[in-house]
Amino acid sequence: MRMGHTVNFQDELTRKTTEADQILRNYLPDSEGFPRTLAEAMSYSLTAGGKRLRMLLLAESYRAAGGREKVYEPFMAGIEMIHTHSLIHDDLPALDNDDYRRGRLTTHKVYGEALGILAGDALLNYAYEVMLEGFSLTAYPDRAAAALSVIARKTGIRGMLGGQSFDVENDGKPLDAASLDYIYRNKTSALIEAPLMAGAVLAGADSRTEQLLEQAGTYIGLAFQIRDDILDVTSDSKTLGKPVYSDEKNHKVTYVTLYGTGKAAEKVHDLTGRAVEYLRSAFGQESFLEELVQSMAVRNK
Ligand code: GRG
Repeated sequence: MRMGHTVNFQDELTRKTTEADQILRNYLPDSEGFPRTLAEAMSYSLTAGGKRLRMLLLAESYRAAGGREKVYEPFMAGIEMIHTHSLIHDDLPALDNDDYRRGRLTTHKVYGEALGILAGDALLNYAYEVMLEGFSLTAYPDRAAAALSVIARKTGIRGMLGGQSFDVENDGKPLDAASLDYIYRNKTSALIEAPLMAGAVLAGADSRTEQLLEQAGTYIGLAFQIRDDILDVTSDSKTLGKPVYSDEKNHKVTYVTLYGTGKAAEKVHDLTGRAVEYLRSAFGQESFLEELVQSMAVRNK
């Protein structure tokens, strides 16, 4: 809807999140032909909820770029499977060793460490099987191939995995601002840039639009991660659905430990404003998308 504000943003958000949940369920594997326990472990965390932010960004970007086919649906499911894989692995004993996520015991706590590793791997792999199904839902397979390439690149060694790897390597060590920036841009922003860019690419957007969305995604991701750092020291585990003071437990340098919560909150506000400007340059005014991004700056979970 193109007007000053989405009529009721919260209602729209609830409706779109419910739709995203349904799309995700449509693309869960049926448990034929592979071990039932693996099927259960894959869907356990995936169906536990979560904000579905990356799915919504992909759908909104596709729509705003003029896309009208159903091809975005398997890509929405795929990006959420990759995101959930990263959370399952992030919670493993070798990484953050956390017991709760999305308000439930973590996957490895319920199914054991080996199944936690395998369910994460399975979701990452299955995400690509699902996205490849998108090729039969579009008259533009070249666009689907380009979107797949964006997602593979942004979640890989020069994106999310690179950032996470540098983060883990530097656990407990002092970090300067530039290193922290590298970690946040890759570990978190890359998986926000990916759905914004892939959605637009699927709809046939030009490379200028893609670049504007990449920049918007970088800022949204940085703001998102700094808000995460703030919530880690100001919220409670019931609201978050995951433990608080996780960064302190893991001896992590964060934006909050470097600059304090006040400065961090200012930074979130500033980055969000910049992100919205880039979104406007890409799409003109898209009320729901802008309000979604603004709501992430003040999110409580
Ligand atoms: C392959 C061993 C191995 C690990 C990969 C890449 C990776 C592990 C982890 C990165 C995961 C991570 C915690 C990134 C930080 C971004 C972040 C704050 C994620 C939480 O996302 P939300 O708040 O979660 O959107 P919900 O539950 O709402 O979907």
